[in-house]
Amino acid sequence: MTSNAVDTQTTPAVALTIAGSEATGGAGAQADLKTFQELGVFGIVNLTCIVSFDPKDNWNHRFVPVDQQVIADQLEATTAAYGAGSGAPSVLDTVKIGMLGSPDTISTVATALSEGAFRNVVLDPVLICKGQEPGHALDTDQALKAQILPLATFVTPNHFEAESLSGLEITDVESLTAAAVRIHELSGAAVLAKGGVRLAGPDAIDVFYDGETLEVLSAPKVGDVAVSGAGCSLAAAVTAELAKGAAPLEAARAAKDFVTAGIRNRVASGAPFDALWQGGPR
Ligand code: PXL
Repeated sequence: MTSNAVDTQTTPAVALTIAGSEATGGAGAQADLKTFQELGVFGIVNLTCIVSFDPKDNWNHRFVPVDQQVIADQLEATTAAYGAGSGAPSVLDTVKIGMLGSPDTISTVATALSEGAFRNVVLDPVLICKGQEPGHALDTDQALKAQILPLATFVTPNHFEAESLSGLEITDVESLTAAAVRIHELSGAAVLAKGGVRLAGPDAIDVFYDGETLEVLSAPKVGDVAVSGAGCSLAAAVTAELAKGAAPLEAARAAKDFVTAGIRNRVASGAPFDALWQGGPR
């Protein structure tokens, strides 16, 4: 111990992300952890898979799942340290679910979620991974809808995921709203359905619906190309705000501002897409 050591404790809000690693640092667990830190939340990662883009194959995803026992071990360690009954001063009651990637991982995580006492379960329903077998992806999509969606308290589908979850075609704010309402009916969760750059017009539109309040969140588009990590960071910012005690609509508004600033300050690389910078609001 050095002489200036102090024995005070800090009790920040705590949040867990159950997510995959994306090796270039733009998306996945890396984006989640950086977002948590920027928003003043002690972040924990339980890793489900490792994604490495393949620059020799059009930057498609190379996907390696983490062994099921290792996923269960991470969940056990995290719960023992910070879960309800752990004695931790800051109890972990908020979790974000990112890429799970296989039906086996979905079952492992669904079991842990139904045993854990999470107040907030934020689901970023990552449905498709470029380079995966279509049949494999379909199994994964169905397992996610059947096992994880009913446990979610907040869902953040992008355009494609909102169409897939709702079964509706989304072409404008009205159909995005209808999809948000439908996904709420299916899940009981608060929904933030993202139009992003996919809807025509000058603004990036997201629709929030929680069964009572419907709000269209809008910000001027920053370019017309999707930025890597925007979806992960939006859901992670919602998670961080909920962990700090915000209400769902407040969390959605703060997350939208966070992501808009991160896209304005995006990071270029040798990859054919830019990455969101979580330090954008600074
Ligand atoms: O943006 C979705 C996403 C989530 N998680 C991981 C990813 C990606 C997209 O690349 O690789 C691990």
